[in-house]
Amino acid sequence: MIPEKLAKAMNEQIKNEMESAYIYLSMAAYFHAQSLDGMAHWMRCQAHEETIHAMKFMDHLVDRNMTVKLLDLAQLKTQWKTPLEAWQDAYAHEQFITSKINDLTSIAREVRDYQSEPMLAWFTNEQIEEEATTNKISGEMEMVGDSKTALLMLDRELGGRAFPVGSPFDPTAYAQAT
Ligand code: OFO
Repeated sequence: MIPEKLAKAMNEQIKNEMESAYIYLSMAAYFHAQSLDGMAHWMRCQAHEETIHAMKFMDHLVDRNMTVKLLDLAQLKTQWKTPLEAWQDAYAHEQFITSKINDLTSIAREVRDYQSEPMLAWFTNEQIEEEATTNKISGEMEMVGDSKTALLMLDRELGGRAFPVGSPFDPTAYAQAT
């Protein structure tokens, strides 16, 4: 069992991670509409990762004999003024998620649930990478400025991100599976 205060916060974190997936899918839709298919591909890969994060929390609760209760997802943002603004939002969102992981770690220590610490440490490390990546791309987008050539080059580069094998967010994978 997990102390109720921590279990409730972890249950809410499942929602936060699923919202992350949905936010990044919304950004993918926006980038597709801007003909930035490489950036859309990157966001679809990211949405896949976020669902894995949600499953990590779900499985931790299940393994500890707790009942998971899925919560409503928040209303989505679907439009951005510029591609740069979308990337800046992605970075801000990762900073928000980091604050949530920090809160969970504090609660785990407060209620002395040491069994949750290894998993939360994994997320703490993961957030360093998530913030660094989105911050780096935001910075590169600022350097791109008004250059369409530079924008297309960055779009191509981001389109090279690899999907996990068989990901349902990968159009080539689900085309083979159906
Ligand atoms: Fe982007 O790390 Fe989970 O939410």
